[in-house]
Amino acid sequence: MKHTLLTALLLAPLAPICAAEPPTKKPNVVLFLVDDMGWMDCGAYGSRYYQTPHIDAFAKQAMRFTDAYAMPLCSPTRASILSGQYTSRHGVTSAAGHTAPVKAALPEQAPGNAPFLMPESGSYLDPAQYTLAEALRDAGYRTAHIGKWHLGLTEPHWPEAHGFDVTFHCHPDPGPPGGYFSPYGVLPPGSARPKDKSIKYVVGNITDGPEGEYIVDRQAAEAEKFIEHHQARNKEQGTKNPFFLNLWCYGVHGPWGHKEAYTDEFAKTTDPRGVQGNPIMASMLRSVDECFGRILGKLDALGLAEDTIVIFTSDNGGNVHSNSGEDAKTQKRKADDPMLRDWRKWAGDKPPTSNAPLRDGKGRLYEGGTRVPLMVRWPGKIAPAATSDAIVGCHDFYPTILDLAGLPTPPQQKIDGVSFAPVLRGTGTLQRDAYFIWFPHLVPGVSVRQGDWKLIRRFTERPGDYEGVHELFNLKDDLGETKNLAAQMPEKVKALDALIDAFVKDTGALYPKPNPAYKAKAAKPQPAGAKPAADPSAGLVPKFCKLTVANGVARVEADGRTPFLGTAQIRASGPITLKLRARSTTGGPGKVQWVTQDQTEFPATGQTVAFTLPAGGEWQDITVDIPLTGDLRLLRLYLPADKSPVEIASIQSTGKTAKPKTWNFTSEKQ
Ligand SMILES: [Ca+2]
Repeated sequence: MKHTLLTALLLAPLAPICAAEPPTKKPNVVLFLVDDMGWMDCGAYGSRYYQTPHIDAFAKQAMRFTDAYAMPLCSPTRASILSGQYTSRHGVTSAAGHTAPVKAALPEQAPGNAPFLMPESGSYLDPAQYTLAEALRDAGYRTAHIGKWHLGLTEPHWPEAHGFDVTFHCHPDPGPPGGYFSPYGVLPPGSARPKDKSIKYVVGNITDGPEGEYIVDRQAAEAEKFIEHHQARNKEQGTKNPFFLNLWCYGVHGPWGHKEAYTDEFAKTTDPRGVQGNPIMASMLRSVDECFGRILGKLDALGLAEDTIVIFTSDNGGNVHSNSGEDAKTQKRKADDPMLRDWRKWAGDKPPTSNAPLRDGKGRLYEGGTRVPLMVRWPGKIAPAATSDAIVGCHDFYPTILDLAGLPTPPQQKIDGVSFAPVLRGTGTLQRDAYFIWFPHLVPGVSVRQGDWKLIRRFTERPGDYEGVHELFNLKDDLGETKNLAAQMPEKVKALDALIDAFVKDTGALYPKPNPAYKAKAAKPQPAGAKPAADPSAGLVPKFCKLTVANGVARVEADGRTPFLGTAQIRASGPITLKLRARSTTGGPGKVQWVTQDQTEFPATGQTVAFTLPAGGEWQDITVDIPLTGDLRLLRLYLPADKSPVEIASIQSTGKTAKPKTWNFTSEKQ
């Protein structure tokens, strides 16, 4: 010891940099996070439609995880990566990172029609968190964040405030800076909001590239530049400092800008599996693959591959909702919306991707929403072409990266994640009993995975979306979550439910509470032996909503998407008049859309008559004249139930060449 110290002191005046060098060289870290890439969205995971040669080649050099998880949406995953915490602890539970700063909270009151007080998501990563980037920077790393952030709209919550030395980002940023192609039109930080409202107000340090530059290519260029500059800096200063490159790719999120030359190629191919086939998504994934390939190429060119841990993953499951014929947001778009027109041209009414064999997708607790690709490479340290079924997730990266780098877990940060470094090194197994996903939004609930078992617990019944409040699946036998075993295995449900209770308590989850102001409309008790009355809502099919009839009203409660009531029971071959008696506290726009016998599907645009339901909660009589030509097949009544339920007293359809049809919910005594 003495000798070493003496030597160091003697050498110090000659080579001061050496004395400051860390005792062992730390590995560089590249975290490449794709936005909305599903579990089956690359060749390495089984896609036969998408072409991802760089990702697939990387899989042969990396350990590939089959059972890795993210949260169902963007911001929660990102906050968990940087904090090492479950979402119920850090509070960013929904994709709110582009909205005005608010803390997570359980509201004290809610309107009388809401059965629960539901938690509201925080919209930024708390500056008090000691992030992964800060931990690495404080250990001598040079840190860079390139791309989508989605963890705070305003400057105090930007990446610079969370430990990143070099940055490339803009806000608000649920997707790329306005669009995928330059000019991006990002204003410098501090710019005032333009008076001309047609100019978008996106601020940050993303600068325009050459006209038509694709933002994912630009991210690759910025990453290459960072790595080159870092190397040059080390050379200049005689240091060997490591770097942390946090590249959060803009692809493959909306608004789905794509290179048409690629799209055109994929439009001519089909999926031998017969499940994927959206050429826009294929084009975007190729661009993501190229971006990833460029970064790997730069590591090779600079001789850094051996010294660099590269992590490839996604922030949530594949999107299987947007732009499909039934998508709520799509229904709100104007028919001449350029994005939608482009989508219909290339992809028809297909959603972005298919996660089959997994169930559902982004925004849902099913595997399709949460299971993501994850591969980790470190030549010589992690076995190549290896596969692991360890149950790992986004909040594990923090302790795992520190563990691999030989750094201590920071005492000032509460970390829920578990290091899976032993799995990567092949020296041990993961020390984890159960894995949880807390998601009180959209179709809300909480899930636990323990071994092959998965339990989803809902907060309330929603028959249109799921069965009961517990869904129990054995993922080994039933990866597609098709058989709910909750009713036949109550003991298993009880055991997993207890784990959820402990998780809720431990992480301080803001658990929904019954709304004291809720005015339940209980159905009148029937005398014993009475014949049940015929269902007055027969022939009305609720979609994206719950339809209940009680006390002389039909009540429509939306599930977060745009709800409608569909019917095939109106017989008409010419113009009809629809009379609707309805009420709602918040009101809003509604519409009627139809399809005739000679049409195979609802038209993407047109054949729509809009109406407005006034706010205020009073009964309103609304008349909608429908210029039907031909024989009616199906009719949809869209209702403004997204903010509060809509109650309906009656719906009546009449017309010269129509058979009158009435749904009257008030015929019973009130
Ligand atoms: Ca996402």
